[in-house]
Amino acid sequence: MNAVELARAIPKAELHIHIEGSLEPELIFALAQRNGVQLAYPGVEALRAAYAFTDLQSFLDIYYAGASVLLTEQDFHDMAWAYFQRAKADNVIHAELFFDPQTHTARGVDTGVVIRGLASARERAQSELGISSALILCFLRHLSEEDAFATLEAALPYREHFIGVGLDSSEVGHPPEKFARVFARCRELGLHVVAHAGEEGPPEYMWQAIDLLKVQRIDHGVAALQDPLLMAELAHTRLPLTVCPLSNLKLCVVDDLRDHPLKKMLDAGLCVTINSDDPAYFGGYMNENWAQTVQALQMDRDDVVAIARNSFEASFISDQRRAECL
Ligand code: ES4
Ligand code: ZN
Repeated sequence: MNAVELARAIPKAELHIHIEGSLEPELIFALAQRNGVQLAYPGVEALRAAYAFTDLQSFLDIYYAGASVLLTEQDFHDMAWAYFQRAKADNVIHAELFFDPQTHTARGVDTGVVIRGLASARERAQSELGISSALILCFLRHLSEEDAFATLEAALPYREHFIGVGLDSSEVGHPPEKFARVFARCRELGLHVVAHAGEEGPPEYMWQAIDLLKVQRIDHGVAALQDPLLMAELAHTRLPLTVCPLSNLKLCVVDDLRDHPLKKMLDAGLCVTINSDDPAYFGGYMNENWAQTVQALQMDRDDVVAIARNSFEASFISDQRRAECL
């Protein structure tokens, strides 16, 4: 078995997937029809043709439009169930799913509808597919910290359904420090904390995520390579980075997968993982990310094993489940 074949076959954990980013155009149109929602695109092909992104914001505009078809518990269940079936095909055995309550509450969809729909799909994935999973609630960083506090408050009745919080959406201009107080509150509540940083933003935002938000993982973090001190810190602490190569390519963070910094980060001793981010929008689920990255960076089987082990090391699973997975 060569490295690419091993990358596809090896059991792995996915730690950076926005569940709303797994919504395929076909399902968007099916849900639009079911719910009587009008879309700005005439059909699946026209929508897919619009997936030519120049940066993060150009993607987010379409991503939020796509999510507008989600209204009922069944919609959230159907979306997540479709993801879990894809994950199964890629030998994902554990998944930690981001969801964006504010994208839905802004349209009048109750937080409980979102969480119950996702929770029932998780249970089904465990029983029918043997995939363990967890939910991580993300705050939209282009909105205020006050909004984030209100979002947390609305989700607390469903506390047992999510294990942590994250920070996503437009990065530049919305540094982690903006959310220092709400993250402190989340830590007090015993929630795990992660944040997107160093995707389009500078290494400084990664330092803020570490020092001010006290994150347990950084999502993306590809800017680390610009800062030797930060690289040394990440190598020393093994603070994991959930890297998303096809996302970085599609959002023009890198011009060519062969220029992606993942291999350099791995060789520097960082705990890097490979993830799909928004697979319906970026051209591939887990195995497409793994296979294309291994190919482009000419990684070997030892690299593949190291990255798969990192995915479990970086996960929030119990020590017992981790021992089963490793
Ligand atoms: C996202 Cl790629 C990316 N970056 C930041 N926020 C996001 N939300 C969904 N995908
Ligand atoms: Zn992301």
